[in-house]
Amino acid sequence: MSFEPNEIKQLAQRFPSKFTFGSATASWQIEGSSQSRGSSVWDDFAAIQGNIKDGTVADPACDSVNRYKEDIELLKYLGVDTYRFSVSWPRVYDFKNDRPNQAGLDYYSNLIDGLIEAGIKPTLTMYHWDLPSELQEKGGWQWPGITDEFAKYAELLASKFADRVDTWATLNEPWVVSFLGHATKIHAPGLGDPRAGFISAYYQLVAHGKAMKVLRDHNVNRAGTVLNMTEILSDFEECAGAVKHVDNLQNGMWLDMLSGRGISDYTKESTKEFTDWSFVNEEELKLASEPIDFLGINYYTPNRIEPGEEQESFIVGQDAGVYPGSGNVKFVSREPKSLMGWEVRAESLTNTLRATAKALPGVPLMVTENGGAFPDQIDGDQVHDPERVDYYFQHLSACADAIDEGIDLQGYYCWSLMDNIEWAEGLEKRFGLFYVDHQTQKRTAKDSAKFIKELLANR
Ligand code: GCO
Repeated sequence: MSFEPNEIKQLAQRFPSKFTFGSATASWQIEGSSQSRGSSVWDDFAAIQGNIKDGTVADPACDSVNRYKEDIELLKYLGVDTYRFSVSWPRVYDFKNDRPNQAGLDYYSNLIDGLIEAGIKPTLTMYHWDLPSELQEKGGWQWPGITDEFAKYAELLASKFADRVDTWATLNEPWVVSFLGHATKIHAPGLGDPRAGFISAYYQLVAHGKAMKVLRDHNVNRAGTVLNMTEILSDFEECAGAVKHVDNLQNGMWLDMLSGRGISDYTKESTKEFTDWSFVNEEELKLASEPIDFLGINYYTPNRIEPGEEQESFIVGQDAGVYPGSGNVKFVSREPKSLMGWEVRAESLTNTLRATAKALPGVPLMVTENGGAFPDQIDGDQVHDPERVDYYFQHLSACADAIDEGIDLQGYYCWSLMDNIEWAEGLEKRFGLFYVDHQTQKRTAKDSAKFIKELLANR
């Protein structure tokens, strides 16, 4: 679908002048150059045949360690205000020799300087899933010592970059780490142990709190964290209990910890077949509710539940196993869908923003990821992606609706700047505004990139 210039202009003008637009990526998905850093759980996971669909490994990805200047040019083309990237922990700290890796720190320092020079504000995510392998060997997110390691990591980054990074995010989507990486084997480290899912949820949020304190000590401009949240839908009354449970595992449990409500009685009761939560230390848990300047929400699709035993639909990241204790339900999605099998439903974004604002009053929100994998039609030097353009139009309109309602939404980042490694789905699922030829590394603006460029030019 394409839009008339006046429709794009009208949409652009629904956003207040201070609203920030950006695009996002993550280290393991784009960087390549794995030899110049330590190993992460994603390298270990990718090395096992079958874990990543097409056998993709960390190299070359988008070769962004060598091509970051070209990537900054892509951001300039779009006219974005900010770029959200993540730091690879094993690139900046050498756990084998127990010392910082200067070359890795230099890479991020140059990236940050290049962004600032281009007038683009750096948004730094500390942790987007590439945990150093040495820390996983100690127990990873189930090891109590991980929270102090994370605070040390925050100290290292803040001591180098506090004065230059505009916005800091401690974690990206701890839900995914816990439930796709620990409770099931869909993502690294691939444990398949529901109890580990809950333990890792707790230690990630305690680590987040300790990192927040460190970032505050360095007087960073703005700091918060990023959760993936969504709306849980069902047309079936008999699914009400499952809707409540899935909603709690997806949204409520995390917002409870962040807001100081701790682990609710409902959470304890509804997860008791997996854990008694005896690993929780109440004092330590308070750290999870360190004040944040913003909450980032990554939103792609709603979850839709029906009664049933067997899941029939292909939906990446959604099935009963991913939500331990959800009972005899199946996850379904309705048309229109993305190539991930994810239902496209923009009003669920507005609803998610509203529900989050209610659960976390007083905290400004940002949509830190939104976008989709859709077919790209290559036509000479053009790439047509009408479904992605339509997705962005609808979801940006949903954000504007939220602002109209009075929800304090301050920014929006497209996922993703360019096609990259879509985790266990490999290279085949493309989320980029820019098409990447994985043989030549050539980047080409898709129609969606042109749409975002035009939108931003019309503000
Ligand atoms: C995410 C991930 C991204 C994914 C995107 C599409 O934070 O979920 O941050 O890395 O690529 O969500 O699945």
